[in-house]
Amino acid sequence: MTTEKLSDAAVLVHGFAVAEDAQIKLALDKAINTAPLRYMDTPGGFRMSVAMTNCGDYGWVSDRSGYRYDACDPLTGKAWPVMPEVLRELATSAAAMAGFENFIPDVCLVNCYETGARLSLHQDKDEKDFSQPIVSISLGVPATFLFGGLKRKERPLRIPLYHGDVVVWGGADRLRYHGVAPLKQDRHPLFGDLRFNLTFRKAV
Ligand code: MD6
Ligand code: FE
Repeated sequence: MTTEKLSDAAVLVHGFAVAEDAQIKLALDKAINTAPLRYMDTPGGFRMSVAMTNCGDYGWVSDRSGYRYDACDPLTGKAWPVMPEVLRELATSAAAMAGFENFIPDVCLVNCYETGARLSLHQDKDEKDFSQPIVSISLGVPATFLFGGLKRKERPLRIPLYHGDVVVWGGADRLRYHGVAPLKQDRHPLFGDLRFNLTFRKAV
């Protein structure tokens, strides 16, 4: 397991979650059964190409009225599924490796990419406390992560993320623009032609 420093307060730990991948897959399947993956609409009226759902006390939601964290799944009207312990523990230990002790996420946003799906450059700024880091776990088909600067116009670094890779970022990097390039057709033994990305936040 090698650790790569992406910048001052962003760390990539290669393969950090590989050993737990089967357990993670089971936990994800169960969560998705309760809160199905769905394509959300942006406030600007576009449908996202990445399918999303959440688990935890809150979930990130986008629709025509904006972005928000909500304790209820608008699709089912019910609370989001509980965050599986295996996921919460991975997020807490990954954060600690990067120097963020006692990170207790209340949201796990689940992103599911099919071939061609992409995520345009954005900042994660819907959370209350930017001193809290974000932990990101990549699973399945590899993707190119676009890691930009604090201004949208800065040209992003292109960072390949493979199955089991974990990125932790916070501090001075917390509000960097970032995105994901269109997913290339590929196949993974556990996840088929899909890429999953889980981002853990302390949102509220
Ligand atoms: C993705 N990730 O990798 C999308 N955001 O599919 C994110 O948008 C993200 O990886 C904040 C922090 C880490 C991330
Ligand atoms: Fe993000």
